[in-house]
Parts: sequence; structure tokens; C-alpha cells
Amino acid sequence: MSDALVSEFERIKANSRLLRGTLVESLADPVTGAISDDDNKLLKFHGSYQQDDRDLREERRKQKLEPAYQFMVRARLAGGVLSPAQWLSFDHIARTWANGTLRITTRQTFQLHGVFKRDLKPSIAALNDALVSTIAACGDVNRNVVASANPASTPAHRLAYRWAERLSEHLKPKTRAYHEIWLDEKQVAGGEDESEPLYGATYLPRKFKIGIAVPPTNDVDVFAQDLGLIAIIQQGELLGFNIAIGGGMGASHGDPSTYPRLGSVIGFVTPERLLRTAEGVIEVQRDHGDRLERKHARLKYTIDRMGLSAFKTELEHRIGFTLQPSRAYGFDHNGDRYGWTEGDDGRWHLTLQIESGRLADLPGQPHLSGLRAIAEEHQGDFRLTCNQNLIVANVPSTQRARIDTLVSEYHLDGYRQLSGIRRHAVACVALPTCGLAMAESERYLPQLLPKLEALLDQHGLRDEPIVLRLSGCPNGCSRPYLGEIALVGRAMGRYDLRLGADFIGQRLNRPLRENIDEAEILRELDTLFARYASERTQDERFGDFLVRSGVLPAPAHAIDVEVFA
Ligand code: SRM
Ligand code: SF4
Repeated sequence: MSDALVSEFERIKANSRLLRGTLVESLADPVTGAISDDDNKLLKFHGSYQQDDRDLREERRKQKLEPAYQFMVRARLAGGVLSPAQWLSFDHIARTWANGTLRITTRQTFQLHGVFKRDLKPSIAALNDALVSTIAACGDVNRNVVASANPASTPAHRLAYRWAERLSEHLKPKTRAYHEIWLDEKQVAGGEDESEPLYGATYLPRKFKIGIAVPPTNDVDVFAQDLGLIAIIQQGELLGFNIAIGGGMGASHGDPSTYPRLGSVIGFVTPERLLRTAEGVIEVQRDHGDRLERKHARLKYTIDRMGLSAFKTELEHRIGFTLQPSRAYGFDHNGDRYGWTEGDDGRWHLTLQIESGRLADLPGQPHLSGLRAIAEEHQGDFRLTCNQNLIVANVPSTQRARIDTLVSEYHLDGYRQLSGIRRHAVACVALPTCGLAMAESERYLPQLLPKLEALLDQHGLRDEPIVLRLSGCPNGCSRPYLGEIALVGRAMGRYDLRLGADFIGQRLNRPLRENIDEAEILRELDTLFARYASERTQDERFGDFLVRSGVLPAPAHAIDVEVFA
């Protein structure tokens, strides 16, 4: 492609010498807490974003100071699994170099916030010492591969996790830049052996995400992934994966050329063909994705531009085999199971609810310290979930009582009395760290939930499970278009109210009202809760009720494509 046909970002990637840019110089520059604009773009591939504390912006501006620059660091934890020793390293890094919190993300990993430039290198090096990398946690590459954390059986979880690890490793960038910059490895830039066989020098046109679901649990929201894999397991044996392509949530307000889209199921592959199939999807996207307009560069737009069947033909041509017809599967929920469950190997798993995934020590809620105490004694592992919760996993039965004692002692036992909506509430980070936030999200959830619960109480619906998703802007980091109820930020205190997704992550919601404040949101929901309480059929979910009763237009089919208004 000629230079005129690619974006500035493409030029920066092409000239970066496989993601090196001038990051070393930017990091060493003592004059500013920031790094250069070009390096900023490259830093993402290394797992970090430059941010500034938006709560302090105005004050700093008045004082003629540069913004309070700081960095977010995102780890790569395939399948969200980490050992107690790794937990203790995260805890140490959070307290030493970040803002004293750990944030479980909607893609099953940890983010550290508030890391100053001078502390980036020690933080990333310390994570690597604990065998946790941050490479490709962000950037135009395959990101953290997520996998069902809640499957009903232990072998199914192991299978999903093993494949998440294999995909994550196989699709990792090959550049040594990461090791040079953060881990002081000898410089090899320009060396003859160094290349990116899969990605090439300009990597992908945009981020790429893979998730593995194990039916009947869709806790990864498999249809929101660029490449969604639905594990087909029979009697403990993995037969293979249904392949869903082109899921994605991001959109922009008022721009109908951007939209959330659910993945389209295009076939089935056996396990030995999975890696090649994933590579094939990435190659087609690499060569056909839009490199001029980043807004239209995700796989979902490539597919809609090429046509699904043309995309599939191109994929099969590249991988050299035909996909088999997809196999039957069925999901029944996309949430987490709280409390203790027993695996079929006699080990136990305890799912704790972590509001918005934020682990901190707050008055009366010493959750971060509680988890540190648990990690010091725990003999199994931890699993982070895509609903921002935490599973203390693989606990021997002899250790259960001790874990319960610590959970109670550190007030981590909130999961015992959750309302139906609180069990299914997810909120993105938004303010003060996210540079794209238009409204509050994580900080708003604790205020909003009691108000929603009060309304639900009035209508006798307290225990009714309802999927609630909050996002501070339409980029969709909490996967809000899959919420039975969703608020998508427009401006401070104002949101689009979207309703009517299903309970299993297979139907997008629709906007009911745009740009409204809390009072209007609560009024709308009060009316709808009243109707739901009196008109629903037995076991009917809130989202399904809204569609059946005609409050919202019926979608053409369950897994559909929506044009975003
Ligand atoms: Fe996200 C950008 C946080 C999951 C779609 N996302 C951002 C940034 C980095 C803002 C930025 O670009 O400056 C946010 C940093 C906030 C902060 O202060 O930490 C951010 N995204 C998050 C996290 C932490 C939200 C959370 O509350 O957990 C999630 C981290 C996931 C991870 O561990 O890798 C997160 N982001 C998602 C998801 C959900 C998912 O992947 O399952 C989506 C929707 C799915 C998708 O990709 O379509 C998502 N984030 C976006 C987008 C829109 C992309 C698009 O195609 O249009 C952006 C903006 C962008 O890329 O330009 C974005
Ligand atoms: Fe930021 Fe928007 Fe993502 Fe929320 S949805 S974290 S506000 S980019």
C-alpha cells in the first residue's frame, strides 16, 4: 500500500523497528512525566498506556503544570489463571509502584493504574520476574486470550485454559524489543533472525481478541470476540471448536458506520486445526483490514465489507482446508456462579464478587489485604473472570474452612447476599484514568446499584437475575451492548439507556432513550419493572420480556448485526 493510503499510526508502526521506536529515550527523558506521541502508540504493544489523572486536570492546568501523567500497565494472563506466588507479586507491585489497587478487567487480567514513568520499568521487570508478561496485552495484535472460568467440570476448564495458553503463546509477537527495553536484554534490532512471520512489520490494522467458551457457560461473551471459539466437549473429550468471527462492541455516538456486532458462526474445526485456523483469520484481517481509517479497521468491518461468505472462502483458501459444519451447542447464562462449587477431582472453587473488579483497601473493606492473606496460605490457584470477579480455585477440602475464615475476616463475603442485579453487574473503568471516558462508570456503579435495588424491591424483583452493564463511553469495554440493561455514557451524568439483550450473550440490546440523566433512567426502569413483575411469563428474563412485550423492536434473529444509530 502506498503511504497515502495508510494512517499515521501505520507509518509509526512501519518505522518502529519492530516496536522499538524511541521508547528507551522517551523513558529516560527527565524533563517530562510523559513520553512522545509516537512512542505512546508503540507502548501499547508492550502492555501499557499513558494516561493522566483527570480529576487533577483542571487544577494542574490552572497551576500551569503539565497533566498528572501516569501509566496503566496491563498484564497478559491467558485464561485469567495465576498462582498464589504471582498474586503476591501483583500485590507488591500495586503497593510499591502503582496506586495501591489491582483492577480485574473484563478480559480476565489485572491492570495496575497510577504508575509513574520512572516506575514503569521496575514494575514490568518485576512482573516478568514472576513469569507474567505484559507484551501484546494492548496494541494491534492478538490480545489476552480469555477462556471460560466457570465451566461445570474440571476437565472442561483445563481444556479451555490449555487452549487459551497455546493460542496466546502461538500468536505472540516475536520481536525482541520488549526484552531489550524492559528486561535489559542485549540489543538485537536489525539482526538477521528477527522478524514477525505472522504479523509483519506493521502488525494488524487494529486490536484482535480471542475467547473460548465452554457451553452452557458463556461467561466470556464469546460473540463479542473477533474470534470466538465454542468448545464442543462430549464425555470429557474435546471434539473441537465452533468458530465465530467478527464480534466486537466498539462504536461512536452518532456515527452509524460504527456499530457493535455479534460474531457469526462459520463452522467447526478439530483441535489440531485450531492454531492454523486462528492464524488464517488473522492473516485475512492483516491483509484486508482497513489501514487508513482506524475506526473501521476491526475484523467485524472487514467481514461486513468483504461479505461473510467471501471472507470464509478466503480463509479456507489460505488454511488449505474446509471448515466442517458447526456443531450443536447451547448457552444458558453469561454470568459467574458465586460461592463454593466442587470440581470433579474433589477440589473446591470459591467465587467472590469484586465490585467492578477493583481490589483496594477501603475503610471496612480491606479486600486487597484479604486477598494477600489468602494468597499467602492458598495451595491452589486463582482465576479472574470476564465479569470482573475472582475465583479462589483448586482448594483442597482440608483448606476450605481456613479460606472461609479469611474471607469473613477481610469482609470479602459480600457474595453471600447479592441481589439478582448485583450478581450480574459489570462496569468499565472510565474516570479518572480513562482518557476516552465521557461519563463515570466504575465510580457510579456503587451509587446506582442501591437505587436500582430499591426499585426492584418495590416490585418484588430483588432476586431476579438481570445483566447490568455500565460504560463511560460507547467503546464498550464492559460489553454494554450485551446488557439486559445498559448505560452508555454521553456526558457527565448522562447516558443512553439500552435494553433488551438476552441473558446468554446472544442478542444485542437496543437504545430506548438517549442522553438522559439518572432521574429519567430510574423513571423509565420503574415503569418497565412494574410491567415485568405483572406481565412476565414463568421464568421469563427481563430482556426477553421487553422484546416479547413489544417495548423494543424484535431482532431479526438471535445472533444479529445491529446498525448503531
Ligand atoms: Fe477497552 C480502550 C479499558 C475491555 C473496547 N479500554 C480502552 C482504554 C485503553 C482507553 C484508551 O484507549 O485510552 C481503556 C483504559 C481505561 C483505564 O483507565 O484502565 C480501556 N477495556 C478496558 C478494560 C480495563 C475495561 C474494564 O473495566 O475491565 C478492559 C481491559 C481488557 C483487557 O484486559 O484486555 C477493556 N475494551 C474492552 C472490551 C471487552 C472485551 O474485550 O471483552 C471491549 C469491547 C470488545 C471490543 O473490543 O470490541 C473494549 N476499549 C475498547 C475500545 C473500542 C474498540 C473498537 O473496536 O472500537 C477502545 C477504544 C479504542 O480501541 O480506540 C478501548
Ligand atoms: Fe474508557 Fe469508554 Fe472503555 Fe469505559 S468504555 S473504559 S470509558 S474507553
